[in-house]
Amino acid sequence: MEAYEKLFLWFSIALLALLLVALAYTSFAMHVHVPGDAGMIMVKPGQTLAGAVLTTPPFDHPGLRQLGPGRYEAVMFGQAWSFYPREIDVPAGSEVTFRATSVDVTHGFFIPGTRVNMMLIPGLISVTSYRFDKPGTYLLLCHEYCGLLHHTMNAQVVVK
Ligand SMILES: [Cu+2]
Repeated sequence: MEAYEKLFLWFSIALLALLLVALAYTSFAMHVHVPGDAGMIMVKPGQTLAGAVLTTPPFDHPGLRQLGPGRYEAVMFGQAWSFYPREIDVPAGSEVTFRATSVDVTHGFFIPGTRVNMMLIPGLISVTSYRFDKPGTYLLLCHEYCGLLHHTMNAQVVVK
């Protein structure tokens, strides 16, 4: 075997090991995760998806609820072409867990400048968390094309 071949092999193995370490570090030490699929909405015969979502807890009571000191859960859904609720207000430093779904087509769920970036797939529940340290108004956008008025689909997170 040529010396260069050996060198290239070792370099490739070292690079793979380095990337594996980087992946482990970001997921275990920095807690960066892909938004999880946290369940499904069961649609009964004769029921529409929207009807099923609006009668399945916690989506039968969408909105913000406090889980503990500085911890909130925002239960939301996307519907062409709006999010419900349209505004979430939390104090600065709050950790917000977004639990969201769609009642019709696939929507996006994206807050620029944060790592909140999910797809809302009809019938699936998506979950992600983010700590809002800086006060301000954060725009929540749909970033999956969902029809004619897709570009108007937004909501906001107000951090005071
Ligand atoms: Cu859209």
